[in-house]
Amino acid sequence: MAGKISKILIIIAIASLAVFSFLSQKSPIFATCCKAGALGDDTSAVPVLTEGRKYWIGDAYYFNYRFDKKPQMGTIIMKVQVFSKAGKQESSLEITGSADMPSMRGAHSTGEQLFRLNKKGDYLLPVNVVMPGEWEVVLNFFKDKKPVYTGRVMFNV
Ligand SMILES: [Cu+2]
Repeated sequence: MAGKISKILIIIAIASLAVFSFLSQKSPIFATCCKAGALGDDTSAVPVLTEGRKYWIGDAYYFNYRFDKKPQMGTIIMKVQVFSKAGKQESSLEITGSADMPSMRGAHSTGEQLFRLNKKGDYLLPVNVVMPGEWEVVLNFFKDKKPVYTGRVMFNV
């Protein structure tokens, strides 16, 4: 009798473990607990930017971005140039970049890193590509500490 009850208890324990591990993979309620980046896993709503193209930040500024070389393993430098409406290079904004691999979210996440200004007024961010595959860099622009623009750059190595 006691043996039968403990068998049933073991079966219940195994079954609830299986249900729990299934839920923690599938259910958004469980998923919210473990997100890696500040934006979480889902960046699909963030517009994807194209290298060299001009993007407006409101109607006061515009910017473009480029890499110093074709993205490849090792350190690549991302360069952002911001201009005022009148076309004068602008360095009064702050820009952060957060790099990661979407297919393995959090595994190589850099967190939000500040772009550094060079003497010309270009914003520079080194990105350390440690693995082949698809990479994503989420860019956040701030003016007077207020967020004014978010976009993301995708590239394959
Ligand atoms: Cu990876």
